[in-house]
Amino acid sequence: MPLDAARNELDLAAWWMPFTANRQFKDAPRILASASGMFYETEGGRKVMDAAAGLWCVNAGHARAEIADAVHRQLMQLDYAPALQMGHAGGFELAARLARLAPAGLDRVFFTNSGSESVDTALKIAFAYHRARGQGQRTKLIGRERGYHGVGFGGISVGGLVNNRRMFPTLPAVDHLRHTHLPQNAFSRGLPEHGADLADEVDRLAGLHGGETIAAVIVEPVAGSTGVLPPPKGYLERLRAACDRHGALLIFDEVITGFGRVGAPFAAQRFGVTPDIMTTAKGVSNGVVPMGAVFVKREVHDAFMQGPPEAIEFFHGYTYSGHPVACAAALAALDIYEGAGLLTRALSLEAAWEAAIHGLRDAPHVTDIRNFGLMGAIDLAPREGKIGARGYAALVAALEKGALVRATGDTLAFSPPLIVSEAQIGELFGIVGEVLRGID
Ligand code: PXG
Repeated sequence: MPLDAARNELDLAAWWMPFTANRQFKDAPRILASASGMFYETEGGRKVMDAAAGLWCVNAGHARAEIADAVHRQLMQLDYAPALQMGHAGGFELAARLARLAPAGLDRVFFTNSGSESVDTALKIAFAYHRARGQGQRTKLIGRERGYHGVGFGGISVGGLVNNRRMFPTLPAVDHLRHTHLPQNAFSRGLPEHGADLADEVDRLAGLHGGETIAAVIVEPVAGSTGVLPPPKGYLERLRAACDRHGALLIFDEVITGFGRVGAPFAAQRFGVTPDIMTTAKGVSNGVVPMGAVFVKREVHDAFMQGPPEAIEFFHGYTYSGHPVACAAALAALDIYEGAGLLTRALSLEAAWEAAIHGLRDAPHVTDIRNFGLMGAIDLAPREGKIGARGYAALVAALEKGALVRATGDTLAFSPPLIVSEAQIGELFGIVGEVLRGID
């Protein structure tokens, strides 16, 4: 039955939608009805290019029959199995396969159901690791301004987006590095030149709090939600060195950058910088069944494996950790990613992507453009006194012209499925150009 605004108000009212202007949306709802490959179809029958890979997650494109078949088979064979004191083959197979794909040394995997859970899991592992090694005084966490690490209490505490933090209490012992979004880096192609020295902020905070009190530093290797901020050249290397100087664990939040988004299985590999813990979700299952995975260095894992062998080593986990259906979806997604070379495909498209997005430099309203891998963002000047209004107008106009883009405030973000063709990249930024020329 088609939805429209005139129907019984309960039809739309009951769903309190996430990160959405609910009243505005329900006045003029945008309903997606189906999806295949690079495209959605709206309820009105309009074909719309998915320029956001769902929400940075549908890396192999929509409606992959191999995944659907694997999920169906799994549902009929073992639909659910607890992972507490019991196991099932899919969980072990997936963990081993992920460990082989991961940066060297990060070969222990803890399953969650989302990025937020992966982040909170990683932070708890960091605290418990130090305690297990007799360094229980390491209770401080360092995040970064403009970081997004999900919506759990740990994640919003280390996150650096004020709207996600200001309404809620946060963990007490958290400080933040400065962000790397410097004005002199505007319109950088790929990694910006300026700002590697901002990694030395770790030393400043260590001086302030005592380096021996820091448990972990967490950053996105390329910040995603905040509007695609690639790290300045050399920044991540310096961050790694600073963490080593102070004995703090380095956590990369690869919820967006994992599974091919930046041209390697993980950003850690693209940058040649290895964290101690890596959080993932989204693309691990092509976004079709909720799943997350936290990758942990073997030394960190092994620090837990002490004491009597009958004792539970880590008091943490979820009803759906390693859900058999999610594991089946993830294994099928990995088959596609590896079979079609999707984990490195972004690298071969990067030059075309960069040229296309930077081709909009002189379009109306544009104040900055950034890109890396198959991630990109365009900042628009806000309308006088109405922050976010122009970004929203662009989202609506793009949808009308046939592209679903992500708008956060006045920043448009782009992250198509990794199957995107060069022609589709051209088409997408053609639409975006028309949109920018058409809105006030
Ligand atoms: N870490 C990072 C780096 C993320 O991007 C999360 C953690 C949390 O994942 P879950 O699965 O709990 O949502 C994310 C999520 C956007 C947008 O508009 C991005 C995310 C979520 C919602 C919106 O860019 N990323």
